Amino acid sequence: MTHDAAPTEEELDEFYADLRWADLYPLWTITDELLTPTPRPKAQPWLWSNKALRELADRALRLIPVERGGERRVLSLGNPGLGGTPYAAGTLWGAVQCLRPGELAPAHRHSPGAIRFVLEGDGVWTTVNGDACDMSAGDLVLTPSWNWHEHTGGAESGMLWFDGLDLPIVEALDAIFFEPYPELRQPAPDAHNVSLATYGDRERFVTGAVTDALHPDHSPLLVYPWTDTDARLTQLAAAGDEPMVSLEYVNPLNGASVLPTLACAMHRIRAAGETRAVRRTGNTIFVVFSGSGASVIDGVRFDWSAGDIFVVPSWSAVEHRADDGADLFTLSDTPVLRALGLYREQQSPEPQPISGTFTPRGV
Ligand code: GTQ
Ligand code: FE2
Repeated sequence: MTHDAAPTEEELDEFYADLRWADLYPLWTITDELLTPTPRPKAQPWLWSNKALRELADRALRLIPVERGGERRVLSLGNPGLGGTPYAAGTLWGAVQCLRPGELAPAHRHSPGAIRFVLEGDGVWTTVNGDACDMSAGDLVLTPSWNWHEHTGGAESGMLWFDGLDLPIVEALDAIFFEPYPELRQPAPDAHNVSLATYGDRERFVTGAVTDALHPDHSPLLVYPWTDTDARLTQLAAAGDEPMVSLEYVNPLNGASVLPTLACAMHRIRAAGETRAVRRTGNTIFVVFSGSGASVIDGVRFDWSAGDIFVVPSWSAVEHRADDGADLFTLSDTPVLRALGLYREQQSPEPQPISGTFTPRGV
């Protein structure tokens, strides 16, 4: 093929206008923003402080009832990099939800899968396809894709928990379905914690080389009580002297991630422990369960303490330091990346130079 003589500016202008008109885009003008050398997530490293979350959750408790129509008293974490979208990161929904004693968040189901990590309180149970899963602080509860679920408030204390969903992933795949249950609640179950009674004596953690293996079936175990998680972390920490020990909550039948799309893990950082900087593909939400410390994310220091929630976007370098020891819960989309051959990680032997400190929004 030969090229014609150099085109005139007029010819080119007309050509580009006609392309737009015909709904065609010339790759040569947009390739640099599409095929970046490394991931460039729109979501920014960000932190929501416990103080702001608590204060606004308290106001929601006073001002907003939970019933059909409103359904769930949920405050979603909206990453400012996402331009008004209510997502914590491009692939992850993160939120805090609160319920007063005796309240009910009515039954429904949806194709996005969800996990709950309890921050405070007890007495609430989430009924998942007929199994009433009791919740207290530090417990992980699963409400997998298309399982009916409702939250029932306990008799005494209110409760605050973290919700994580794969909603943005399911939305990107154009596969959102939602259905309200015909009644406010599912039939009252005869017993609570059936999945725990059935699978509770099986191995339900993976430690060491975490694989975030994906299986299309979700875990049949729907609740991972804190007492077991804590005992396992204590055992791991006693067995070595690494700055941080980690476990992944897994499907007790096959060691796969709790949901096909989502991996959950708990990390215990020793007093004065400092981890190496690492970047990974995939987004991660960190929920500070206890303790205090700081994480450096792409050179910015994020100070944190119990109840804070922060986001480490894909391929951002991150390292953690604890003051007197800390427990961090994480939610990530790693199983999807691994299943698709997109998972990468890069360790850095050097601590990151710190260029600034993040100031969380207050109220
Ligand atoms: O508790 O069922 O944060 O359906 C978002 C969607 C929680 C829930 C969220 C939900 C729920
Ligand atoms: Fe739901």
